[in-house]
Amino acid sequence: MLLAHTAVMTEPLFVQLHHQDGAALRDELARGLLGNPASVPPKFLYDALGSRLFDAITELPEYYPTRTERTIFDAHAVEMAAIAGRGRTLVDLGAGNCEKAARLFGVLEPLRYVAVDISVEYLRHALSSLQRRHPGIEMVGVGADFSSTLTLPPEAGGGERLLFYPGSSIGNFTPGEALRFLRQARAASGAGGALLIGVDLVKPTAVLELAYDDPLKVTAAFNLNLLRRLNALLGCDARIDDFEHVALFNECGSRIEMHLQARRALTLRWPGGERALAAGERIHTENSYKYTVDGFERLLRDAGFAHTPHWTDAHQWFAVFLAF
Ligand code: AVJ
Repeated sequence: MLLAHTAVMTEPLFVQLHHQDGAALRDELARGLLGNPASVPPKFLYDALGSRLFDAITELPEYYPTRTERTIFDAHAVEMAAIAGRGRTLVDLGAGNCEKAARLFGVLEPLRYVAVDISVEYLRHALSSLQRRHPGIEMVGVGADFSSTLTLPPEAGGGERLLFYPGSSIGNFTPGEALRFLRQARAASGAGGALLIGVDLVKPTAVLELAYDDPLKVTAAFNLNLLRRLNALLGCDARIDDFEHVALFNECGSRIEMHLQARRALTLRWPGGERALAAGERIHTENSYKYTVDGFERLLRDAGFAHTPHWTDAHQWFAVFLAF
């Protein structure tokens, strides 16, 4: 159902794409825990509490990506809109609180705003209040896990789309997965469409590690929240006190890694399985890849984008690319 942009929208439309199959989630978690090293996919970081903790992270002075990206948009959004075109369908991938996209509504003047996020309940709240503030934009909320395949429902509308993937969320993928994702994004943007994407850049290790291990320990709470999710989803018996948050820059891999490190030898038990961890053994919970401008440009070209203008900040800490 597509409505003319003159219509006054009062309630967003919500579409649930993935049906959170409890058995499949348990299976995914158990497989990760039984791996070597043990791991938990980073998408499990974002339940209602995790999404709020992430929002708190973005307020930390040590966590530079969000505010640096904001300065780039503040300085160059008009130029970006001139290239991307106005009146598009703006598709926000991993919308969260929808704030980043909302800040661009004024310059991009989207006809339709499609917010996609894995945390549906969080999206429902954020999008409903946004719809009240922008009754002239048709809004659609899509609950979807696009970490393996990017598919948009018919409710997202056809035509020229501007895909929006800010915050360096692309960093959660390995470079190989990122290439695959970018190819799918190119296909999903449609002929005449574009991708507006934020990418975190390589910088001194001390700056990177402080951003992922802040003295207020908000990032530690964000990471440790995964143990609550293991307990809730898998019926696991993990104790938060038994683990320590570890964040380190793997220079060879050009990525920040987050881990949960066992403070003592222990065994995690859940219905149908168990995993022994030695003292100091880690559960790998997240990769956050850092690119160079040239490296990311190459990736976009490999994905089939012919035009890749980009903008960066004074320190070259972060970059925003418009690819089409
Ligand atoms: C949302 C994946 C971009 O990698 O910086 C923040 C997540 N992890 N602090 C990032 C995160 C720890 C964030 N992304």
